[in-house]
Amino acid sequence: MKETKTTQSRSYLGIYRRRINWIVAVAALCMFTVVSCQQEEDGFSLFGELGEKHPLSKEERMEWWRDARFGMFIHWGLYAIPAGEWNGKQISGIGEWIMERADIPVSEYEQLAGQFNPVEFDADEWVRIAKNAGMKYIVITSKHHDGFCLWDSKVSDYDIMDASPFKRDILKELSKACKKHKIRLCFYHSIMDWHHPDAQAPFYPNYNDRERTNPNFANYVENYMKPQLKELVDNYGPLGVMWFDGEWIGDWTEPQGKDLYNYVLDLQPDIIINNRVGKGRKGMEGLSKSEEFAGDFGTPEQQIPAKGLPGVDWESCMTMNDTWGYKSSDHNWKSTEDLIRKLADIASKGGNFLLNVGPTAEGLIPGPSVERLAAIGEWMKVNSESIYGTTASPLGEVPWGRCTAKSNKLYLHVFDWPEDGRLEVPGLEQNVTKAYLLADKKHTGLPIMLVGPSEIAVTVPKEATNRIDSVVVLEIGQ
Ligand code: FHN
Repeated sequence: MKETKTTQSRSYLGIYRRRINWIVAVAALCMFTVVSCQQEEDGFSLFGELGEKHPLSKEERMEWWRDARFGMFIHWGLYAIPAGEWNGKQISGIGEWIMERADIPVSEYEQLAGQFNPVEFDADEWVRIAKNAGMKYIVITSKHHDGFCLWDSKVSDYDIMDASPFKRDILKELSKACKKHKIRLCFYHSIMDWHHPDAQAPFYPNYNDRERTNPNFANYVENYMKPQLKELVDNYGPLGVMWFDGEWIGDWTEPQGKDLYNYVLDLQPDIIINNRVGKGRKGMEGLSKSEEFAGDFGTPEQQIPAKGLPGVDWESCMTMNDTWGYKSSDHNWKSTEDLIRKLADIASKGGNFLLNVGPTAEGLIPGPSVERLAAIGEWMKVNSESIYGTTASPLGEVPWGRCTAKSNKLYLHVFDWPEDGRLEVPGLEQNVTKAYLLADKKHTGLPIMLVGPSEIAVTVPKEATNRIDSVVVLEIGQ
């Protein structure tokens, strides 16, 4: 009897298992079809040469990033030591390009590694500075064009553990601090490499020669760059974004970009990858839509597209002065006012803001950057609701500032506070049921007047709540 029951239940189990297998198979097929259609629509098939499919849709992967809106870019490497000066001369241009700008041979430049000893580096402090500014993610140069690696790479000796006296894995420390403070860690990684003999090193003194190619470049890609990327994903992840750069070199092609995109996504299925993995950046100069935005998001550099990039995820990366890597002579700092308004401007156009810091050779984020980030943080403490998770403004241009949107709210970022206490809001398609100042914790309603079919005027206090950007919230009814 016992035996029969067991046999019966086994066979029931078998039927259930088979049924479950069928259900799983059908569900997987449906998901596959939906995901693949979505990806075709996005103009970038995720099914590359590797022939493998990726389990998460772009929508799922992008969710946290779209909510975040604000991140910290960190350019840090050996170039922080010369800090813009070589053999007693100021070298023009951005600090991290000094190897190229000053025609420094590989053998000479790599000596800097022996001097790189940033004893003031405190990963926790860096992450706290970003977090207090309201930033949700950090993108740090794992390797910039000069080829020096900030982590303990097993396929290179040109790294922080093997070549410098510091012998502390910078990326490991940052990854721990980011985990602790719940900030997403992301890596910038340069495809161009001025140090590797199979990449651009032999091009000296013109490392950036776009016309030249290296017959051994495939060896660099397969046996150096890809293993390094695997180390970064496997040992320092899970990562938020893999942020490629240096894709303009003659050796790099769009098919290689697609292969690399698939390679990285296979390593970590929920990672996000920027357009510079391929030749996507050229799209801004008029390629077709599918070529235009290979990768998951566009990367306008040092600029905010006048009307955003509708239908595309994008992130403006920008310096606080005129250099990415530390340059001691660059004092041309953007004001806090400018930076806060840029943040609102970018959010109002549906983009993210990746704001750069270039730490010193000692490991310190420069004072002027720290001060500005702290001031942005003060503003964010009151107003971050008007930035996180918002989408582009549904209003046209408004004369007093910018507008961001989220669920049933419009956030009016008022840069120019009306002296007469009357804030006119044109271009409204829906009913406004309530208006209040975001800085007013009680959400006391402000008087609203209908002044036209799609225009209201809100009566606001004489004084702005913030001289840079005061936020007025409009609640929208059905
Ligand atoms: O050449 C780099 C530059 O040094 C810096 O890293 C910026 C950041 O977006 N990207 C390249 C230029 O596009």
